Amino acid sequence: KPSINERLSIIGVAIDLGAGTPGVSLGPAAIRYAGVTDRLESIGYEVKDEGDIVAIKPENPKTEGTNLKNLDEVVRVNTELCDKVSKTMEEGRFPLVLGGDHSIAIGTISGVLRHKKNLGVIWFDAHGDINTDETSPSGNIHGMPVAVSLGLGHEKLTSIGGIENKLDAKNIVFIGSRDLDAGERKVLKEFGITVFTMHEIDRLGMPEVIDRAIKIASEGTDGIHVSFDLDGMDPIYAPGTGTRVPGGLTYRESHLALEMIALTEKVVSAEFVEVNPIIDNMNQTAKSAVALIGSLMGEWLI
Ligand code: NNH
Ligand code: MN
Ligand code: MN
Ligand code: MN
Repeated sequence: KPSINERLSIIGVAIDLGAGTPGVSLGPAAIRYAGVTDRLESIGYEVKDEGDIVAIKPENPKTEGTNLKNLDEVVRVNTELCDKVSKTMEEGRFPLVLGGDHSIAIGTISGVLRHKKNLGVIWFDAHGDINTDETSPSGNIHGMPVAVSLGLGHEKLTSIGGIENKLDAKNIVFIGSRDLDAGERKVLKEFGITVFTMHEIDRLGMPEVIDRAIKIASEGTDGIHVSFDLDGMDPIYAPGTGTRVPGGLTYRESHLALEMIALTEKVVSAEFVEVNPIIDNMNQTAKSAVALIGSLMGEWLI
């Protein structure tokens, strides 16, 4: 195994309240059925499954004065997740977070930031997830975690885990982007964030893109967090996700990227999100997630 602590904790987050399509709350169960624990144990990890943090659908999804959907429950779940991730790292264990919709990156990242002040992030996604309540076309919080982790957006979100615990835009990098909203493009430009869209991946090839991404996420940082939205992959390999966008990362591009990141030995935490078994084909997307986790954790090394 290359990068990673041999002791690992799986933290499931059964939430779909941040997404427009219901069903990703069953993602952690689907990924467990696809054999994540066995897979990790077979390559030598000591795995502790912490079970799920469970979101409860509120009677009233609206909060006064905002278009954000399910704000209060998303805040509650992410606050719990932040503490759990932080505690896991305190125990010297690697947090592997399974989603759930991508709003959970707010909790994961704020928890990791308590231990790694200068955190680099590699964000695999078809989307930018850098909307705020002001720019969001949907009000869905899963389109906002990068903004929140930079300190942008609704105060109830940015204060999760402490307002001082935030990322530096120069250490965030996107891979696989192909559906960015107008407001997101503006913020990405304003903050000078590096975005490797599918165009750059086609032109440069994944090895070059990942070399550059690793530099951005590791220069001046004390670790790398990998946030992998399964919709970053092409829908052929990950059909079970709520916002499919054609023209995504191939199976091998995705794996090669995670293998190269593993070789840096700088990964401190990871999350795999947006697996929706309700709209999947024979749990294929969860199986893809488990295989990707294997690549990030070094199972390919002889
Ligand atoms: N950008 C859109 C929004 O903010 C879609 C976000 N959907 C995602 N993001 N699946 O990863 O509503
Ligand atoms: Mn996402
Ligand atoms: Mn996405
Ligand atoms: Mn869109």
